[in-house]
Amino acid sequence: MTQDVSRRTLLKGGGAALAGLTALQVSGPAHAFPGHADEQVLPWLDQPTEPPFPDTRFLKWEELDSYFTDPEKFMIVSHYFNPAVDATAFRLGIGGLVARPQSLSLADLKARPRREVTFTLECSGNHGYPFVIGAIGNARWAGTPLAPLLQRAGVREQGTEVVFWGADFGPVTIRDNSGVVKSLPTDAASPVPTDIDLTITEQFARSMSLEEALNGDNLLCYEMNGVPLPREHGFPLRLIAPGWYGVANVKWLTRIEVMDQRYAGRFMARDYVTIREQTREGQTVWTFNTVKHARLKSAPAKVTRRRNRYAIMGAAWGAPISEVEVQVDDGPWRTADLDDHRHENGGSRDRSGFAWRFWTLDWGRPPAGEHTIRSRAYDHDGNLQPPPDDPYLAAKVTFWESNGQIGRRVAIPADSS
Ligand SMILES: Nc1nc2c(c(=O)[nH]1)N[C@H]1C(S)=C(S)[C@@H](COP(=O)(O)O)O[C@H]1N2
Ligand SMILES: [Mo]
Repeated sequence: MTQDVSRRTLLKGGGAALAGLTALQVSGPAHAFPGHADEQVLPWLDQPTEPPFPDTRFLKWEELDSYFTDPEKFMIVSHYFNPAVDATAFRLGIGGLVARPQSLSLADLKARPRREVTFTLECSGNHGYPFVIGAIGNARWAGTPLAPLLQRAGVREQGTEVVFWGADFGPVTIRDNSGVVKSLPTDAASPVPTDIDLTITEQFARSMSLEEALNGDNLLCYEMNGVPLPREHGFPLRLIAPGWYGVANVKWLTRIEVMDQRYAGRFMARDYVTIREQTREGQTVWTFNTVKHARLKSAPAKVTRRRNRYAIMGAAWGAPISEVEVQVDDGPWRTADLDDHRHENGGSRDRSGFAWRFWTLDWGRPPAGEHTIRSRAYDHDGNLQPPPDDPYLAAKVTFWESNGQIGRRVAIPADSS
């Protein structure tokens, strides 16, 4: 695949070298967040403008002070509205190509085996526009595994696709022929019909292949950071698909349906579709992919000052992170200290790669003036977060899946150098 080829050319060092670095980093600071009481956070010079979407909330990176994001500060991305689902009347239906259709109450789901996962949810639109840079949050999600419920329902042999429906819906224009109609000459022999447009009311829905749905990581979740899911995050039940971009994690989940063909709803086949202009044997082709798994990424979160010493802190996510490097202006790439987050995960390090890792670089006493700070992450397989001129990224014409390296600008005051 093109993606793999372009990434392979970016590989840095061998696996052994990276493993060595990881071992050294364990001796770094165990916990860089929250910062010290006498620490000052410098404002970024490149503050994004307010998002033009209603009911949307984004993380403010410079306010990042805990590994788990407070549900009150967690990003909110809701495409239609935040429905009020009555928990007592709530039923999760499992139907379609199954032998034994199911109808489960919230109590039924809570009586099933409980599992938790720490998973950083990122909207695939994050960093796709200059005003979208904080569409991310990390939480400990609790619920019950999806796979045993599908097995209990008995997926029929023809079943290949699993659709997850939310309780939210809205008007969706399926066909809009106004552009076509306008482009036709007004003196056309036969009048152009104008009533051929189609707008429907579509429910939010996402799908996965049966194999993907049966992945043991997927949970039907009713809790987030120890509290019942807040309404805007999907109360009373949402799918948590660790390792997938935000859009796959269907909120207000009410129905699961097994089908025998790909589901082509708005959020699979129109929105959240990555389009690339690529060249195949000298010909330009446009490729379309529905947004699926998270991608390797990192971002600077904040620059802090404590007396006259500065530090750069950030996060890395989307894959098991082995190393993060930081570059200031055109200087050398320097290795940051990785937090191991042991205490947040009951004493053991989370090796799944589903959760972000915080990192810190001691910046010492930088010269006064404006500086650009850039970070890049490596995963356990040696893949590198792509640079801005990565050909696979450059070929992308839609704003989803923008996982390229991120630069932020900051000004160091004159009194410190
Ligand atoms: N039912 C439903 N589920 C949804 C959405 C939605 O609009 N409706 N938005 C999706 C998108 S695009 C993202 S990024 C995440 C955001 O989850 P959050 O609002 O809990 O942070 O939810 C996903 N699940
Ligand atoms: Mo999203």
